[in-house]
This record gives sequence, structure tokens and C-alpha cells, in this order.
Amino acid sequence: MKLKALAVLAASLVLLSPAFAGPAEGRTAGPPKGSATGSGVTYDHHSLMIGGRRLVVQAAEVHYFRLPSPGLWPDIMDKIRAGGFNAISVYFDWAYHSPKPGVYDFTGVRDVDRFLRTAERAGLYVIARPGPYINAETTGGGFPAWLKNVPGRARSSDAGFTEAYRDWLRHINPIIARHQLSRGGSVVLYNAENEYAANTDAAYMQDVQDRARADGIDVPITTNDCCDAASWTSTWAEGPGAVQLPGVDDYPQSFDCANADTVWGPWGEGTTERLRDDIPVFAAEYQAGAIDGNNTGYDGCRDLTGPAYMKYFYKSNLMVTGATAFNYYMGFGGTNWGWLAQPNDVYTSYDYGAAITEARQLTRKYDEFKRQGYFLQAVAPLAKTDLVTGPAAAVAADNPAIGVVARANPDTGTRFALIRHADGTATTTDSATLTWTVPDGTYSLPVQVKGRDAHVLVGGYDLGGQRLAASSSEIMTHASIGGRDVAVLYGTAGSPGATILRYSTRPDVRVLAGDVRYAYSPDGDLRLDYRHEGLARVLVSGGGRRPLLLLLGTDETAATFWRAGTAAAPILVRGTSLVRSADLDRGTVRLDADTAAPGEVEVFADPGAARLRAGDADVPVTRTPSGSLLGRAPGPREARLPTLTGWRTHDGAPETAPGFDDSSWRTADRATTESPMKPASGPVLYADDYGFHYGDVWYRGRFTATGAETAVTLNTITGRRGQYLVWLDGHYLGTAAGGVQADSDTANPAPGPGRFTVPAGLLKPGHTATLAVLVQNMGHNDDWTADDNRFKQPRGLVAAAVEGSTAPIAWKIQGARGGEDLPDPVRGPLNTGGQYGERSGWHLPGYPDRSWTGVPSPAGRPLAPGVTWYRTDFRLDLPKGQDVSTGLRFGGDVPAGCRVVVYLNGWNVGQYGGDIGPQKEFVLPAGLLHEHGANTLALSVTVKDRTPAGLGPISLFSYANVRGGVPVADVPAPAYPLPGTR
Ligand code: IPT
Repeated sequence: MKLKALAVLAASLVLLSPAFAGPAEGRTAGPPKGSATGSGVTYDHHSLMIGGRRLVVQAAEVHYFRLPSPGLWPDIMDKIRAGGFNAISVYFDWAYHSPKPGVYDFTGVRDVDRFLRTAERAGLYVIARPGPYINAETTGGGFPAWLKNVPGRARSSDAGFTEAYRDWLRHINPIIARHQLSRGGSVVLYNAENEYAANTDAAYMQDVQDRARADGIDVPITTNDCCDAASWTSTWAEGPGAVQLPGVDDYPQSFDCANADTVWGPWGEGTTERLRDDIPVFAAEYQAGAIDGNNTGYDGCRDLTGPAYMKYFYKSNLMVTGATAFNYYMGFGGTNWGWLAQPNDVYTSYDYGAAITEARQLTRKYDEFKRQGYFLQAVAPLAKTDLVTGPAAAVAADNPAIGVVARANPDTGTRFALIRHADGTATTTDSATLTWTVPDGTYSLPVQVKGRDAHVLVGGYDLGGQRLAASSSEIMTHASIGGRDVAVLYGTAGSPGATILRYSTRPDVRVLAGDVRYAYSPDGDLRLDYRHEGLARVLVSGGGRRPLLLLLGTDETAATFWRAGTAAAPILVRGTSLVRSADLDRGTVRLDADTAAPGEVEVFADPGAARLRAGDADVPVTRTPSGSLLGRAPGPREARLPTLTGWRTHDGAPETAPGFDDSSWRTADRATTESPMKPASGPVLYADDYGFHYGDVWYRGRFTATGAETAVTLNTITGRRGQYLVWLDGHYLGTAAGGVQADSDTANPAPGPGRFTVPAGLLKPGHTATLAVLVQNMGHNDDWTADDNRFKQPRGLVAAAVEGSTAPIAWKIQGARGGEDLPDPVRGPLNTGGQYGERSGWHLPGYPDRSWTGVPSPAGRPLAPGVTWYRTDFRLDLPKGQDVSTGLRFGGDVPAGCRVVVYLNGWNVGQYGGDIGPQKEFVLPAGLLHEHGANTLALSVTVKDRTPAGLGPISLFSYANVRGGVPVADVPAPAYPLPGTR
């Protein structure tokens, strides 16, 4: 069953500075697999412990290589932490750093030291995942394309591969090592390999770990086992190659973003498997979005994995298996800029339908993460619970439609009850009375489950200075602030709620807002009954305890709260769009907050607080009966974006002309290749064999004509969505689709055959005829199945012949300028391909385009088969102290085969096209976009057919405009001409 799901998945993938806190409670990590003594990170059956303190790890996956603007990294980290996460998980992409064997770059947008420092400063723990293989829908699954030329099977202990990956690890491991907890950083786990489940080689798996230890990695080593352990060769939980703390990946909702309305858990219940008894259950990757393999658009993926899914599956996972470490894939997806995408599954956007959008905006999924994540961090007993079944569970609903799962903390006695539909697919609303025996007594609580909602209720809990006997509301968070407890509880709007608190004498109860009934019984129970509506407020004082302000909300009103400040001095805030941080200094609460519009802001802080500053604004406040400060925070100023005018255009395919000078091109004459796919005849024409790994590649072939030629037959492999265009003596012969990864992964896939008729009379006997072929390379296959037939599948021409001729064809090849020797290491190996304009720097700011033809706009200008470039400049001066998330929009429609590569200030920020994906809007990230200065936009447009209507209108737009944001410096990068290339 699970295996079948996996096969479907594989097919669809084909197609488609935290402080130490006391002594360790559990045993120190290791043996069996290398000691982690001194790492500060330990674990036992229940949870991870950091500095001896148990915690529930709530991580968001985020990839620095998908946000090439380091100034924006703090923005994402702030948003992750403010959303209730305490960790990030991050892959390190080998291909992103290494253009050539032995050459590595960790500067600029590749500065992973800076990324890890940013996480530390944001107070986020890090799960470091350097592969060597990462998958992640990245080109080659993170393997640099030069590895295709290295002998020995990838992901094995073969010698050639071993030497290559050891070199990668030798570079990346020390960087990770110096950011570990033991050295003042926040890296707490190290993930070896990735879903290494097919064609496994234990010696390799072990060596990756041995390298890590040799390079100074002291934290526990984990790995992410694919999807459902039992069916695979090894889960790496035991035996040769085993890791200390294996985890499991789960994608229960699959990837069918087109049918978000009907899909419900096709890939199982998504309860993460326990792999060993001595380790906590670790959800190493838990689905929090989806690949958009069917080109539905990511909003569909966000619906597929929306709040209902999150409530049901995430809470079930917490309660059924007692998982205490979660990594949600993705927290922020980002952008496959340049040629970063693996072509079979994704296009430019890697938004993923995540909680934080590609344009860095917060969604209703973010709200749900916030509700759940705050709970996990506030209620400490959650980190150590056992399942309780049978009579011992002591909990039952009087309606069989409602199912209950119970857990208890063996030390504190705290009880947890998961309330959800017994039939997980039910969409009805059902109510019940829950009878629950907790350490404080037996209570009746009204519960209600609306559709696929799920609630985790808490009983027998020391809530700060209070005693919560039981509640049918969920706890979002609570904090001890200024000598009293403030707690935010919530439930589905309209549902009934009851909360029972314990007091030794009758407390004083004041209902400040909302409709809340209460009763005190002499046995010490204060019972509150209410309906979840808006935000009710109850102040309880006396009764032998410190005061409690109870805030009873709905899902929606709970989500308006932010928790900031420090653990010692927490501050709760209601309102604004985001609170990054808060502090109290001599009577003034300072909020680092974003506001999308002017609106109420309410601060729950120490009573000494009297003034409020939100961002750069003083906010007049009044004190409320709740003891909070209430004011109105200002919103952003309007941000204007210019119209794009003054374009210039130039033909971009001079290579098609017979007289074009290709004397500097490489002669394609290699006789052997490392690719398992060997040419049937003639020299190897594969682009990678000549060091041209990314983007378009040109071939020019000469042969002596007889006049009897009838057709040219070619074959190319481009990856999904790729095509190639063919000219003979400057005459356009036509186009064909390039080959893609074969489902069978055989050594002889069916690539992209094309037969092109030679027009009668075009070739004269004795004349030297010139073929010119432009082949798109959409990126490299991944290596999910650890199969060189798949990973080492070539790109470019794989066969060529002229019908009616026996004359040999002498081929030359040209790809990205310099091949593996980058002329522009700042923008890096994945930025440009081998188009004439790319080789000549037409994409760069400062290129002298004055001689080009001026046009008001590319819109409506007919396009001929081949390549056409457009350039324009524009200035921006966006309001300071605001975050205007800006994009480029293509209006109208373009036909299949129309491909636009978008360059912003020389950076390839995406590919737009009729049949590449549904994407018409492209994020222009601040930092690459000069928000206060000059910008250059360059478009290279390839069409395969005459396109009279040309492109549609092209405009700048903003996804959002908020007051606040983080300061973002422009990313330094060279203008034209690149050093040494004039
Ligand atoms: C799992 C990978 O580990 C991860 O890199 C990414 O590819 C993710 O899937 C899908 O986006 S693979 C698993 C779903 C088979």
C-alpha cells in the first residue's frame, strides 16, 4: 500500500543563540554512531533536549539558495520565529556553490555563514542538511552537473563519486560545524544524505557520517527516511550505515493541487512512524505545501495543505505517535532563480503553497502554524507524553461520531486529549459531552468538531501560577507578565467552551468583555462557560493565586496575537501584521512591527509600561480595563511603481547565419562519455561533456553538400518543457520538443526526435552547408532513485544525421561563457546559458544598448523564430522604512514554445512562457531590485513559430506594501563588462 503510494509519488516526481538551561535530563547522544558528547544536544525516547531542557522542535524548512538576497534573510527568519517556530531546517545545495571540480564559493548570496548567523540572531535552532544529495526539486537534486562527468555511480561508495562528495563535505562541514550549539551557534542536528532508500550502499552512508565527525560535527546525526520506513531497504535506524536519530518524511496529502477540494490523505494517515525506542519520533519532513506538478498554480497547493489539513494531520501526528520534533516542508519556498529548478517537477516559483508565500507574505496557513506553534512552545509537558488507552485514558465522548486520543505526561500528570471526527473524512459538525478524569477530578466538557477540525485539549496543567483542571478551549499561549498570568485560549467560532480552574478560596471574577458565565464550587472549581465568539476577557484575582487575565478567542481572533519580548519578560501584542520583536525600556514598549494598514494595537506588558512605539512611530495609548495599552498604529505610505517604457530591442541569434564566426567555439570531438547513454555513432555531442551545464546551448555543424540531402534528423534531450530550433544555411527548418527523463530510467530513454525537411534547392553540390541548432537545457534530472541512468542522462544533441548524405558533420558547441570557469562568480554557475546575448553581457546593467532599436514596449511586436532581446531601465525610490514586495507581471497570453528569460540587473529571476507553467508573475526581490536607484530589465525571448501578436503588456506591481520590514542592502554584483570579457 505504502509502496504503491511511493511508486505513484516517484512517478509524479518524474512527471510532474539559544542559551543553555541546566544539566541534561536524558542520556547523552551516542553511541552507537559516533559520540555527540559535549554537543549540548541529547535525546531520549520522548524528546530532544537542548542544554538538558526538553523541547518540542517546530522547524520550518527554508532554502537560502531560493532567496538570493541576504538582506532579506532576517525578514524570513523573523516571520518564521514569529509564527511559532523555534527552528529552521535547511538544505545546502552543492551545485549552487561549485561550478567546477575543486572550486567552491561561499560568498555573497552563497554566504551560508551569514545565513546561519542570521538564524542564530533570530533565535532559531538549525537542522543542517548538506546532502551530499538533497533532492528538493533542485537541478540534479543538488548534485553539480559536472558530477555527470565523474566516473562511478553517484550516491554510492564508488571511487570517483567518493572523491567528489568528500570534497564537498570538506568545504561545507566546517562551516556548519562552527555554527553548532557547542560553539555558540544554533545548529542542533545534522542530516546525512536524503531519503536514501533505493540502491543503497551502507559504506557510503557510513562514510558521510564519518566525514561529518572528522570535520567537527558533534550534534546528533539524523537522516530523513522516505515516507514509510518498513518497505525500504533500510531506514538507517540500525545496522551498517545507521544514524543516531533517524527521522521519517510524510506527505499524506500528496501533490494534486488541482483537486484540493476533494483530496484528503491519499497517502495515509501521516502519523510519523517510531523507528527506535531510544529516540523521539522525528517528523524529518512533514508536508506543509506541495510541488505543482500539474501546473495548477500554488494557490491550489495552499488549499490542498490548508488549515483543515494542518489541524487534522499535524495535531493527530502530535497526539497519536507523540512526535516531538517536526520539520515542515516548506515554511518558505522561495524562487528557483536562474537554472536552479529540476525540470520535471517545478518551474521558476517554488512558492510551494507554503505558509509564507514566495513574495514573503503571511497566509492563513501561517495563522494556523502560529496557533499550533505557540501552544507547543508554551505548554512544556507536551515534550514528554505517553499514549494512554483503554480505561486508563479516562476520557470519553458521548457521541460515537467523535473520536478521542489521550496522552499523559508521566512526570507532571498533565493530560492531553485529541478531539476529532472518528471518521477522519467526515465534514459534518458534531457535538458531544466529554467526560474526562484528570488529576484534579472528573469533568464534563462540551466539545464540538466542525468538519475536519481537530482540537488538542489540556487538563491537569500548571498554567503559570494557575491550575487549569480542564478546558474545552485550546491553549494558544500563556505568559507570566508583570506579576500576573495572561492566557490566550481559543475555539472554533460559535462552538461552546468551558474552562475549569482551581482555587483554594473563592476568587474575584470580572468579565471584562464577552458573555461568560461562571460558578465557583466549594471544592475549589471555578467553572467558566461561554461560546467562542470574538474575544472575551475575564480577570480572575484572589483565590490564593496571582491574578489571571483570560482571553477567550476564536481561531481568527487568536491569530491576531503575537508573542514577543524575552522568555523572562514576554510581551503579548494584539494587532498589526507582524511583530518581529518587542522590548520594554524605561516605560516604553518598543515594537518592531509591520503594518499593512492603520489599525488597533494592544500591548500586554509589565504594568510599568506607559508608552508605545511601533517601528518609527510614537503611538498614543490609553490603559484598558484589561491592564493593557491600546493605541492605533499607522500604516504605510503609498508606493508608486513606474510604467516600463523606453525599451530597446535586438536580434539575439546571429549564430544562425552561415557566415557567423564560431572559430572560438569548442570542437565537439570527444569519443567517450561517463553517461550510461552512449552515442550510437559519431562523437559525443552532450553539452555537459564540454563543460556547458546550464541554460541554452548552441551547436553548429558543417558538412559538404551534394544537393541530394532530403532531411536532417536530430535528437536532443532538454528535460521537461524544453525544445530545440534548427537552421540550415540560415534557413529555419523548424523545431521539436526535447527528450525528458524516461519513466523507466533506462539507459536508452526515448529522447526528442525531430525530422526536418531540407527544402529542395537549398543546398548546392560541393558547398559547405552549416547547421545551427539551439537546444534548451531546462535543468538536470534528480537522482532520487540513486540511478546514474537518470542522473547522468545527457543534455543537448544526442544524435544527428543528414538523410541523403554520407558526409561527416563537423560539430562545434557553445554554451555559457567560460563553461565551468565563471566570468561572473557573483551571480554564479546557474545564472546564464549560452545564448549570444548572455555570452555578450546583454543581460547586465550598463551594457551599451544605444545602437539597438528603440520601441515603446515589447507588447504586440511580432516575433520571428529564434531569439529576440529587449532591454529597459527604470528608477525606483520606494518609501523608506517600508517593505514593498515587488513583482513583474506578463499580461495577455503567449503561445506554446515562447520562452522569456527575465533578467533583473543581470540576475536571471525566472522563465516565463506559454507552456512552462502557470506563472505570469515573477518576484523581484529587494536587494536584487534596487529600491532606491537605477534598475535594468532585460528579456531574452525565444519563439519557435512566427508570433505576430508578440508578448502582452509587461508591468511592475506590488504584492504588498507594509510599513516596517527590514533594511535591505543592494546585492553587489558586477555591471557590464565583466572583468576579462570585453
Ligand atoms: C521529499 C524530498 O526529501 C524533498 O527533497 C522534496 O523533494 C520533497 O519530497 C517534495 O517536495 S521526497 C518524498 C516526498 C518522496
